[in-house]
Amino acid sequence: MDAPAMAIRALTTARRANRRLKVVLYNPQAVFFTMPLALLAIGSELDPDVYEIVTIDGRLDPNAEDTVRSHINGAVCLGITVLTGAPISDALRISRAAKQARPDLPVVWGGWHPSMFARECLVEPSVDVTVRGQGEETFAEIVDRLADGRSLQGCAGCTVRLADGTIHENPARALAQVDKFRAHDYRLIPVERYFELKGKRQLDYISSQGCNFRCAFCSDPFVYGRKWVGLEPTRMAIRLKELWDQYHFNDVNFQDETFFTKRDRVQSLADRIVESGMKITWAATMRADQGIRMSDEVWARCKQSGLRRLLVGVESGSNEMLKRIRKDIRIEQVFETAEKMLRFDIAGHFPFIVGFPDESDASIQATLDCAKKLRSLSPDFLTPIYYFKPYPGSELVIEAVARGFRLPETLEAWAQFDYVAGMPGPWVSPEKFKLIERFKFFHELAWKRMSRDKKLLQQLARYRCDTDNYRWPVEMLLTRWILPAQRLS
Ligand code: B12
Ligand code: SF4
Repeated sequence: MDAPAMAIRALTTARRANRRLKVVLYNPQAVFFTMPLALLAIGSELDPDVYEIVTIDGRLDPNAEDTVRSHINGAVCLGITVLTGAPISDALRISRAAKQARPDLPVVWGGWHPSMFARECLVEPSVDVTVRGQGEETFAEIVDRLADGRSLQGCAGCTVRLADGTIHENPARALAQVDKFRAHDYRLIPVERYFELKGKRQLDYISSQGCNFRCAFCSDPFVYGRKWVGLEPTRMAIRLKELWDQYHFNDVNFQDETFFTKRDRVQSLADRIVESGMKITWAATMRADQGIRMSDEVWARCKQSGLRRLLVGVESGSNEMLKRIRKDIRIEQVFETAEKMLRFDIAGHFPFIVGFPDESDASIQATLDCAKKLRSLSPDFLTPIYYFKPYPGSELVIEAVARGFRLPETLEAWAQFDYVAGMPGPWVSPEKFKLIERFKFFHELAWKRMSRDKKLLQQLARYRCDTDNYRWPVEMLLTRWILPAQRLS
């Protein structure tokens, strides 16, 4: 895309007046208040002496459209981070409003959805550029080129609509070591607002990108090509300490795909957190096979440094299914890791997926049984069960499409493709869906921490789970009637 003359004139004026050039970044509405780390990553990489970054978050700003409009005059571009599902419709709303207000404004989409559908997103006239995968270097180059009025042809990592309307895909950009990037500048976002909305002083932090594994239901292998890059632990600890001094958080939520990819890195970080005297707890993701390979010494050090909760993806209770989805773990490893977590008093989230294409009833039952067993080990172990939705870019989707499954074809349809709404895909029969929903309800009721006056209800739920009897779910209907289930996005 060639930056139109008007935009260049506005930028030249800003430069002549020795003003920094504005770059506007937007995070669409979504569930939960995780800090917009993608915007922090790409915004922090721009030279602060040259660019002024304005970040706007649809979750914080009820008038986001107006706010975006008020900032785009003279801006180099508008960058939006886009996840598959509901966030797409908000990204479309903002892109269209911005384009309407300033038709020459370059609109750049990046993040997980454009990484998989770089060309398809450009069918939308209000989107000019899409970025695939890691965004720091690509976005910095895009912004520099736009600011100089240069073409984006040849800018690795992005796909662009050229002035003649044709779509041009530049070559991919190699995954860079994250250590070469500038530290994330949290002053770009209103950190205190996120603490407030989360109801806790919890900092979100990303210490690595990508993943070496090959799970057939996950888009990571497609987007990052089974590569992983992570921050060096000393630098990370120093940065966390600076942030701790600045923001006084008491918990860190590491948002990495696989935080425990390198044991030495984690051990070294834990050592440095302990030495630094920071009084924090932290949570992260771990694979079951990583948990069993980690020595007790490292487990103990992690606990000492504040490790409070691990998210360990189990996905299925059937070893046969785990093999099919290439999770490359075995159920026995999950229980071994869970046993270590119990020993070191670490809480756990163990998510499962049911309803893989052609999944047998026996396989679903194995998952429910496994969730039951894990949940009963500790009130601090949660075992959420999700329905398989064909994640774009994953191997299972390629297989399903080859067998006739049709993925959404427009951005509007992708926006409806809501992973979180809790509805099963076509591979779960209505009877099975009913059973699973009842199981989920009673299973949660049976083990969650409850006040004494509800103990009888809990005993009844445990009896139902022990005997797998979910008929006449009066308790469930009454509860849902009193407290309707919340739609998540
Ligand atoms: C935080 C998070 C969320 C938050 C998002 C909060 C927000 N900011 O709006 C919440 C809780 C809402 C969420 C929800 C879900 N999530 Co989520 N989430 C994550 C998580 C753990 C971290 C995201 C993050 O901040 N990463 C750190 C940043 C630095 O990395 P990044 O986002 O990839 O950004 C880089 C590039 O993508 C690119 N980039 C990104 N945006 C932009 C924008 C521009 C302009 C440019 C140039 C570049 C660029 O540059 C960045 C730096 O390199 C990721 C896993 C991960 N580690 O990324 C999963 C992940 C994104 N989520 C995923 C899923 C499946 C879900 C859920 C379905 C989970 C569920 N079962 O409920 C829902 C559905 C989302 C929806 N439809 O509403 C998938 C992918 C989904 C997809 N295809 O979009 C991921 C990859 C996890 C996984 N492996 O399965 N999630
Ligand atoms: S599910 Fe987790 S371990 Fe598997 S490929 Fe995705 S990020 Fe990696």
